[in-house]
Amino acid sequence: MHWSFRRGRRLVVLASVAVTLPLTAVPSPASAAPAPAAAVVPQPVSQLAGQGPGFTLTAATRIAVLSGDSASVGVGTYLADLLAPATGYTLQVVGGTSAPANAVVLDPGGPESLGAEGYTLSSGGSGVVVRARGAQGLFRGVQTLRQLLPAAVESRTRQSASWTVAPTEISDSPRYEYRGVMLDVARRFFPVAQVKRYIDEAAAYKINKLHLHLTDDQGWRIAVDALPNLTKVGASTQSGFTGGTDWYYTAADYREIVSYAASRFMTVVPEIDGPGHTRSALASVPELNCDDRAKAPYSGFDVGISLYCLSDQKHKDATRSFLQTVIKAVAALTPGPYIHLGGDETPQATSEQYDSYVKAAADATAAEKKTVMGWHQLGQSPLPAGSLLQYWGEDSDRRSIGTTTETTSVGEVRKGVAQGAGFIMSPSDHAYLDMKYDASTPYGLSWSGYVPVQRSYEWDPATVTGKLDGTGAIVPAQKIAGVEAALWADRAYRGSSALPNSSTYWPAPQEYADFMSFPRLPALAEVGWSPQSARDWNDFRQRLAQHGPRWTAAGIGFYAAPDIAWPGPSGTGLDGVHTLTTGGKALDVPGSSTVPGTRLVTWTAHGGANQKWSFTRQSDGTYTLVNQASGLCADVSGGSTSAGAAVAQWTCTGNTNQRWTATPVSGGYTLASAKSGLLLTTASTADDALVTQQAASGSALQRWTIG
Ligand code: TNX
Repeated sequence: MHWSFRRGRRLVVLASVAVTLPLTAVPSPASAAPAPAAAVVPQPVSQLAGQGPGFTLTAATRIAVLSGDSASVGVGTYLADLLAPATGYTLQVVGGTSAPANAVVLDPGGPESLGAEGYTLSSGGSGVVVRARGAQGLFRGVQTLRQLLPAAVESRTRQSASWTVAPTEISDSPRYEYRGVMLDVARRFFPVAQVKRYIDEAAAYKINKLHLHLTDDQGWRIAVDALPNLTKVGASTQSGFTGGTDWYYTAADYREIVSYAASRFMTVVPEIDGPGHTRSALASVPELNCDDRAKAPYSGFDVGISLYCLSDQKHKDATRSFLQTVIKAVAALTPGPYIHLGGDETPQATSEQYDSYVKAAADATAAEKKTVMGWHQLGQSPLPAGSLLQYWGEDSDRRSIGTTTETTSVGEVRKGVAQGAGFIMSPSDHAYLDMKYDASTPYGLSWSGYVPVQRSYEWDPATVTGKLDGTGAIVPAQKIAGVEAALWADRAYRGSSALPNSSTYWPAPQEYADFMSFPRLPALAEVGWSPQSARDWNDFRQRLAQHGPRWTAAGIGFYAAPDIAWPGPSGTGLDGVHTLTTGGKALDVPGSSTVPGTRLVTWTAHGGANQKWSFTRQSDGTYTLVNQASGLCADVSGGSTSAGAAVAQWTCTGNTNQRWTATPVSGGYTLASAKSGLLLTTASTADDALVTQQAASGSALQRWTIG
């Protein structure tokens, strides 16, 4: 069967896929609202908008898994668990060979042509069928299915909605097998629970590799039994922190991450970085240093500061045996095929020293029957067959291609290609999640420029190692294994354009991760999954906008990037009248006073006009907040820039001490004075608590729900 349809300006032709619904037709409930248009990210290979009201889930809907294989039944249970909190339904997961009525059918017996991750999804009035070749493809299809349901399905609390699956016919499979994301748990330690949460967030966009940057100058995060100092000493620091005792993963923690990732069909790629980025090892193991003395642990912000001692045979041997011990231990805990050996930023190493590291680390990796992965610098040294290099160059490198002044990175890529290496594309000016979106981004760096959402989206892995006009790619298309987004964390604090000081706010790792990854991780997920010909920025930004309410429902503190037209109060569209609450208390003008200068308080929410604020977006993206009882503006008294200054109502002037920047954080928004940068803060959760401006502290008293 062949379908074709129009999506935007493009005509997408579906290759032969036969989807039949082995279902008895059941009438859909008369109350079913018309299904919303489905905005799926990543864009499926083909999607046909269906007719009719769609299929509405009820408490009686069953999840029917057409096979007894436990992995597929596991996907059915996963789906039931996913739907339970918001719908309040405990959907029954049933086996069997034929599909019952009123069911979501998961059929792992699809044709081989679907590959390991491909799936078809057919939804209509009589039910939903996801068909794949095994459990992994079903899991990817289930991620699409959840995006066909209303955004409220992502809520962790019970919601009232008509749980209607938009009617559609989808046929889908990935462009690249490797679609990863990297977490820099070395510079900023992510506790296990936060890693798991991030796994779920990434899996929703069909990411299938989790690269853990486990070691760096600022910390060693994986326990190795034979080398207890690595975690006793080497894990005691982070970028900006000292004195830790448990900032590492025990073997049990790491196994828990690996098995949780596996339950989301995600492979963990551990990185042991070297021969640079090794200060935490040098601080823990004396014989890795040329003078055989352990260095002090490091909690700073620099890169390129360290190197294993590789200048004489004795120390080369010590490094080799250290790497054997570490890589053996990590490999034993890692079911996935890769060990990432780092290799970046080693200005102090001679090429002979660098080669000796790569040989020692690669031999140890091969001895454990694992595949070598590394940053593209590794290409300079001889590598085992089948190695994978991760390209992190940028447009400035591409500009040099074919000239007499090709950059070092281009040379290293050429050497990797000559050895037959495969490549993962992580160009820093598109795929680095630690680059600021724009000048307003509180966290991260900008050495590779700003990376707004459009930049994270508009590039092609096939041409990113070619000239800027898209020709002359150095890496042949068949050697590109995929794409990876990288969330470095050396500058994971507010105000990162300068070094931190004692009042700098350090967000929880997941708050940093949410803000920097959303919406760019979904953009990069689409780069890795969808055919280049099916990708279009204008189409993407419209689909992406529909995901803002999903992230809000899921409690993801995303960046409401100004280039996306977010619907409703989830993004820049805050214009309108709102109640601002924190801890159940609302921002309030006491006694409905109309006197300028009256200080604002928080008070039990009662819906009165003195607790209603009209938000009006200004040209700089900030908002003025006008009280509905008095008509006066929320104002930092005297235009103060000091922490602790009062916030009162005042005649509206348009000055910056009456303009507020709303930033989504998990569980609400912060509101920063455009003049001082300080946050609207209430003193307590008691009635009549005074409101002031204060430095960001992460406190719930600064987190406002905009209702
Ligand atoms: C460069 S990119 C690094 C990291 C830093 C990052 C910050 C790469 C392989 N190395 O050590 O964290 O820049 O953006």
